Amino acid sequence: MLLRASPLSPFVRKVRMAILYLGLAERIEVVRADPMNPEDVLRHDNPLGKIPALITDDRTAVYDSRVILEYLDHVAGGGIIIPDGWPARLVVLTTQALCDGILDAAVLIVYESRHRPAEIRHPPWLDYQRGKVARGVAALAGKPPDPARFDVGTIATACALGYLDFRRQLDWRTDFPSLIPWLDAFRAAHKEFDATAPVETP
Ligand SMILES: N[C@@H](CCC(=O)N[C@@H](CS)C(=O)NCC(=O)O)C(=O)O
Repeated sequence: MLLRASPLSPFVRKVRMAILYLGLAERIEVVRADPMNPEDVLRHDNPLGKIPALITDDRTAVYDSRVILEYLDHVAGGGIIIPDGWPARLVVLTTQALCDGILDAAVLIVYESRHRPAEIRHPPWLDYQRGKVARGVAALAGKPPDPARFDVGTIATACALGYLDFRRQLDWRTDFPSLIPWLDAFRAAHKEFDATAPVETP
């Protein structure tokens, strides 16, 4: 299989963490993709032009990160990072949706400064996105998942906090200090987090 990816994407990090945990690294080649490049084959595989996109052995393109995680869980035997039973399944999927929403808003904040000239930026719209990030992290702090667990909910939580540490859209360590021991405990228990840390390459 092929994973179209970039080392800095938090959504790609979710998938890379799952690949390591599920023991699928030998079966998946990670290939660098550039969503901004119209010539990149990424747009052929995912018409939305977003990473991550997984190309299966029978050339099926699978996206987005949530669907990829579900597929990888199935490939590895099922019920490993997404519980089969309810309500546990509902809880972890909802936590993942919350963290993906934090990341969607956080990524849009980065894109505003990357793609839009300073004179046409709209601060109220940035505040609107920051509000989603802050409310989302507050919800996590109010009801954090068990950091000893490794499932799509805790994977996404760690990736969201890690991305905010990397891009600094929100100083969550000051505003929500109860999450500091949460991330420390998750890191200590799951080597997959540090193994997939964002690395800036030229
Ligand atoms: N919902 C998607 C979000 C993926 C996403 O936004 N990826 C970013 C990189 S972090 C991207 O490819 N952006 C390019 C674009 O929006 O055109 C997922 O979970 O995979």
